[in-house]
Amino acid sequence: MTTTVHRTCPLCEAVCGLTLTLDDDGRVTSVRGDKDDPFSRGFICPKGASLGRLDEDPDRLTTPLIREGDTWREAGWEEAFQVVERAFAQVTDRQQIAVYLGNPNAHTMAGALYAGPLIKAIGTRNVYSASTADQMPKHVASGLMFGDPLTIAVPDLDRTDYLLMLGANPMESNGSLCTAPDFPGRIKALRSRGGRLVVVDPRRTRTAERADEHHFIRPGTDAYLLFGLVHVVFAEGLTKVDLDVNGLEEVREKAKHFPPDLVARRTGVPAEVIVRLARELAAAERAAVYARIGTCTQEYGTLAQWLVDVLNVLTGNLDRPGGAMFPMAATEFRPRRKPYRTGRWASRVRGLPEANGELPVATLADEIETPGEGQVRMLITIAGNPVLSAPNGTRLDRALRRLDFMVSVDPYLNETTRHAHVILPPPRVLQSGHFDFALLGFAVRNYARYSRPALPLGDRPSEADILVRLAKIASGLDGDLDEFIISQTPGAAGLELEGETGAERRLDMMLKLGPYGLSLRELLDHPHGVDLGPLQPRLPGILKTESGKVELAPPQLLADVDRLLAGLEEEPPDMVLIGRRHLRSNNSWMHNVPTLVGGSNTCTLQINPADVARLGLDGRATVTSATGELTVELEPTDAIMPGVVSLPHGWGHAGGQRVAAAHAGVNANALTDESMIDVLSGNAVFNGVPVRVRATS
Ligand SMILES: Nc1nc2c(c(=O)[nH]1)N[C@H]1C(S)=C(S)[C@@H](COP(=O)(O)OP(=O)(O)OC[C@H]3O[C@@H](n4cnc5c(=O)[nH]c(N)nc54)[C@H](O)[C@@H]3O)O[C@H]1N2
Ligand SMILES: Nc1nc2c(c(=O)[nH]1)N[C@H]1C(S)=C(S)[C@@H](COP(=O)(O)OP(=O)(O)OC[C@H]3O[C@@H](n4cnc5c(=O)[nH]c(N)nc54)[C@H](O)[C@@H]3O)O[C@H]1N2
Ligand code: SF4
Ligand SMILES: [Mo]
Repeated sequence: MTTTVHRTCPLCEAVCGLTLTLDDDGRVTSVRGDKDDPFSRGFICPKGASLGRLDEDPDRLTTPLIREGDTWREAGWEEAFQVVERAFAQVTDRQQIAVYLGNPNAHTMAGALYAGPLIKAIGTRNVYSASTADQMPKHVASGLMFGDPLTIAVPDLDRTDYLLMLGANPMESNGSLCTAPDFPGRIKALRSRGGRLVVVDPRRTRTAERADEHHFIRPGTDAYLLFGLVHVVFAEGLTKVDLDVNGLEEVREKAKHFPPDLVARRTGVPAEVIVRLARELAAAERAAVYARIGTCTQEYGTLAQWLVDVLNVLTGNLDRPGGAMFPMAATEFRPRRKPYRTGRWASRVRGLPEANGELPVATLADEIETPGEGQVRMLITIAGNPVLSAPNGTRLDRALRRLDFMVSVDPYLNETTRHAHVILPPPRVLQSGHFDFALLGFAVRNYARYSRPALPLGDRPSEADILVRLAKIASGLDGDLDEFIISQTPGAAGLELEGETGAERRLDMMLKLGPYGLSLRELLDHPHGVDLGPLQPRLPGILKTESGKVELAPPQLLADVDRLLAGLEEEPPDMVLIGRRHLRSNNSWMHNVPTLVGGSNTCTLQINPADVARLGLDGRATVTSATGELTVELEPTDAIMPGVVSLPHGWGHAGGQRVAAAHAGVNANALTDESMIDVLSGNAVFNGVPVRVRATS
């Protein structure tokens, strides 16, 4: 007997629908794309196809682990929580407790619904996440321009005629801050309807190969290129602003400093290309500029994100079908708050400003290592592996050893969790419910889908149960957290809520209060998902700025332009490091699945053959940065521009996962520098890190 279940793939931002068959023992016997899902229409990638293998990985922990010295032992849940409770009791100052939230929190219901309450229960400002190694610049730019850091414009991929894409490689990543299952198919459709795709990337990626046009850009210089485009749009009188905006003149003034010839020298993109792209963008019937991680994790990340939407506004493409639009998720809840600002508090050691209630992960090691009042002595990691994902992971690796106590909510013993005193493993994916609270807010089509757990939990807690228990330990309070939250939610009184768990009841509440008035029942009745239609114009209604207008020239951003200007005539370093992603990998945690790591080594240093010859390299090379040194296998390819080398992150495995250990690779973040950040957002800089490459002696 087999059972068929339909679920959303939880592995990346594309939220593909999957159809799985399970045998009587609950083992996955097949995974296919769900052809009845109205959004993903049967699309699946190799990671989704491996979901069964990943979920049944024998190295996944099924019971808590407690570490005593260097030895681990399995423990019961009650004992493990008691150890955590005793550790909490020792801490007198809550600022001494830090929390790090990793990427899968954007995918799990537990992360969306319980991480916030846990942080509140702890009462600490030492909150860190993968966001400051990723998209924080986008939040800050959107917060300042639109008044809400979650009001993020996405390209209207299915209707645009012209897509200018910078620093993204959706052929491998399947997209980010642009939820679009089958991104490759959508790109193909764009081109077959006569649309144009232009890719800007220091590498000729698989996405670039499918584009009409690709341009190399010197890493870290996208803000210059974008200002160059803005310059041309103004200079040639091409602006088509049909929104009510503030700050147009200020932007025009600043843009005067970035003429194409100067910008060309700094970016490596020829001046005539800059002029032509600006004209094409302005002339296209429906165009969008989309920029992703390559343009966030760099020195001028927030300025680059800002200029993307400045261009969308100037060319008349913001909030317009086929342009860059604001999705409307079924659980959208955007209460009016105080105007968005950053820097409401600062980090203790480096004085770095808070953004979105978080401090930069680039300063977590400082906070652990530096003595004084408020020094971090205890760390809770949830779904994160910062030893492999944070800048200067080697230093963080050392710092974690010095903590008094660390607890990790994670299915694996890995490079980060090996420093924990207690590991609390969440259940299998198939034992968990799934709803994309975060990602559906960035979808290129409005859509909703809920998947109930496909397998019973047995006697282990759900991830929600684990986080709720931690919150109770931290607050000392008992009682039903979900019911409390429901009772505090405006408009919820009197709603008849349905659901088998507190999480389901809260989902039901959010759907009922949401813009479509959906319900849990309706989603359960539509196991393949519900199509809520194409994106609709939403301005000015969703703006939360004090003026009620789009702020094109927020003072913080204008001030940071001076930093950009100061670097305009800077000479680039001889060699810089950037990252990259591979289709069969996902950050640090999917290298334990044999079907995903088979084949040739992908943890290689891509380098242009001209640099190989110039530096006299062969086979392997030694790469040195301000923070570390690695010896790595070379992959000479003319797909990367001269003067740039690329190494993927998430490798450098150190035990715990047996398959991954046999394909260890090296940790790219041994080379990245925690002192380099995007000033406005505190985001880590992974692209454009100066390095020296020499023959391995
Ligand atoms: N050099 C360089 N560094 C980078 C990047 C880069 O491009 N270059 N990219 C950055 C980006 S974009 C990101 S998002 C970060 C990612 O940074 P992190 O989030 O710190 O790292 P991940 O590798 O995603 O680790 C996820 C962890 O969650 C665990 N996990 C998996 N599923 C679950 C679950 O359901 N529940 C729980 N509790 N745990 C789970 C895994 O075992 C793993 O330990 O890395 C950043 N680091
Ligand atoms: N298969 C797979 N899918 C993933 C992930 C994964 O690890 N593997 N990770 C997920 C996560 S957490 C995220 S955040 C997303 C990220 O999704 P994407 O943003 O699409 O990430 P990448 O594929 O790393 O593409 C970034 C591109 O930026 C380029 N780049 C580097 N520096 C610069 C620069 O200075 N300027 C410009 N213009 N380009 C630059 C790189 O060469 C690379 O091609 O992917 C998600 N999906
Ligand atoms: S593209 Fe992403 S969501 Fe779709 S199957 Fe692959 S990993 Fe899963
Ligand atoms: Mo990410």
